[in-house]
Amino acid sequence: MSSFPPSMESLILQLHEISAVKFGNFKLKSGISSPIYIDLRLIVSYPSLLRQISQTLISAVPSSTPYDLLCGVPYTALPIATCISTSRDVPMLMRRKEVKDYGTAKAIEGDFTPGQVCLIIEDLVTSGASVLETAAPLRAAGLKVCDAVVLIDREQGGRENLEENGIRLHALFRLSEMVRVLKEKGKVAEETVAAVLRFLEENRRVAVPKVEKEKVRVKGLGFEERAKLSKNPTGKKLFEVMEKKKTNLCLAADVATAKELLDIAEKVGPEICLLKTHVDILPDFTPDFGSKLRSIAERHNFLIFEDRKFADIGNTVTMQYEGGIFHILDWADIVNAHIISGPGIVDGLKLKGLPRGRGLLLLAEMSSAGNLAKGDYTAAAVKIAEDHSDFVIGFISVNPASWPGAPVNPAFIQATPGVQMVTGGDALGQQYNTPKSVIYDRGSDIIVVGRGIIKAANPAEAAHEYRLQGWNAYLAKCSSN
Ligand code: S5P
Repeated sequence: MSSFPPSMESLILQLHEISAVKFGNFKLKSGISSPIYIDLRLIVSYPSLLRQISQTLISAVPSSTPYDLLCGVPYTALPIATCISTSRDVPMLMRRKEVKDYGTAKAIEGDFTPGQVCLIIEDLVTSGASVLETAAPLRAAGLKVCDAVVLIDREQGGRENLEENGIRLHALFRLSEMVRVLKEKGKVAEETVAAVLRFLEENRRVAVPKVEKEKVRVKGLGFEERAKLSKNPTGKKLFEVMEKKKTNLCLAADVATAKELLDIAEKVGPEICLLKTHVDILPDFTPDFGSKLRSIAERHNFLIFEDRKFADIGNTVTMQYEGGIFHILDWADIVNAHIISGPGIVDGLKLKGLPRGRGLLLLAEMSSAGNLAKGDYTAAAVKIAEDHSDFVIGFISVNPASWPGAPVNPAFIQATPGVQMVTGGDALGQQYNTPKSVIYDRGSDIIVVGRGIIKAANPAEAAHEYRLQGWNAYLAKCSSN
C-alpha cells in the first residue's frame, strides 16, 4: 500500500477521473516522447477539484518559507494561484507571456515593491524551464524568487535545474507516486506502469533548453531582452538600436559650431547608438538645427540626447524643455535632469515629454572630481526612477555595479561619461576611465565619449575604435555572468 494521505489519493483519483492524466504516446514541450500526459488545464471545469488542489498545494509549502506575493506560471497555474490568493489573502502578480511591443509594455502586472518575496505556483514541472521563464522577469523587476510549489514533479531534472538557479521546489507528489496510486486502485495496467517507470528511469534529467538558460541569467540579460523590459518607447528603442547596430557608444558632440556638429554627426553616425548635444554652446544655432540633426539620426539610426541637465522646479523645467530658443522637446529623444530639486522635476518634464514618447536620464552620479552625487543622493535617484519608470529610461552613472541593491533593474540603461582610452583627467576636474573598465568592471551600458573622439585626428576612426572596445566589453560581461 502507498503511504499517501487519503486526501492526496483522492486528488489523484479525481484527476484520473476527469482524464487530466492520460496514458499513450505524447510529445512533451521539452521535445521528448512520454507514455504519460498530464493536462491540468481541464481543472477549471471542476471548481471543487480546483479548490481542493489549490488548498492542498499551498499547504505543501513549509511554514518556514516566507512570501509576500504569489505568481502563477501562465496559463494553467493562473486559476490555481488566483484561488490561493483569494482564500489566503495573499496578493498575486501576473506575468505576461507575450510582452507587448508598445510604450506601456509590462512584463509583470500587479503592484509590488522591489525586494518583496514572490512564491511561484505551477501545475507540473518537467525540466523547470517554465518556472525559470516566470522567475526571470520577476527577478529582473527586483523581486526575490526562492521557492516554487507544484502539484506534480515529473522527476526529470526540474528539481535540480531549479536548485541550480536558486529556486527550491516543493511538490505535492511525484509522477511515480501518482502512477503507483493509480495502479493500486486498479486504474491502470501493470505494463503501463512499468512503461512509465522505465521512461522516468531513462529520462532522469531533461536539460533546460539553451534559450531558456539565456533568459534566466538576469544579471547578464542582453540589450535585446532588456528592450522588452523598458516601459518607455525611447528606452526600448535605444536598447534595440544598440543591439541592431552592435554599438554602445554615445558621442558627446561638444564641437564649436552647429555646422561642425552636423558634419561630425554625419561622419560618426554609423558608429554610434546615441549622439549627445549641448545645444547652448552653438553660436550658429538656427531653428532648423533640430530637423537637420534628426534627418541625419534617422539615416544612421541613432538617437539624440540633449545634455541639458535640467535642475529647477517642475513648473520651470516644463517651459525650459518646450520653449525658449531651442525647443528641445521638438528634436531631442532624450534629455537628462539632476534630482536636486526633488521628484517634481520629473513630473514636470514628463508632462511634456511622455506624450511625445521621449525619455529621461537622471544624473545619479557624476564623473568630475569632488562631485556631491553619491550615497543617499544616488539611492534617491534610483527610487525616483522606479517611481517614474514610464518616463525615466536610466541614469548617468559612473559605478552602477557598486550601488546598494545592484544590479539595478535592468530595464534602466546606464550611460557613463568620462571615458578615454587611458585613465586620467583634464585640468578642470574631469576624470577618465577606459571603455573596458566602464562597461565590464563598473557595470555600465553606454560609454559617453567627447574629446577622445572629437579631438582625434580622424574622429570617425577613433569612434570606430571606441565602439569596438565598448562592444567587446559588453560581450565579455554577458558571457562572464
Ligand atoms: O558627470 C558627468 C555628466 C556628463 S553628461 N560628466 C560629464 O563629463 N558629462 C558630459 O560628458 C560632459 O558635459 C561632456 O559633454 C561629456 C564628456 O566629455 P569628454 O570630452 O570629457 O569626454
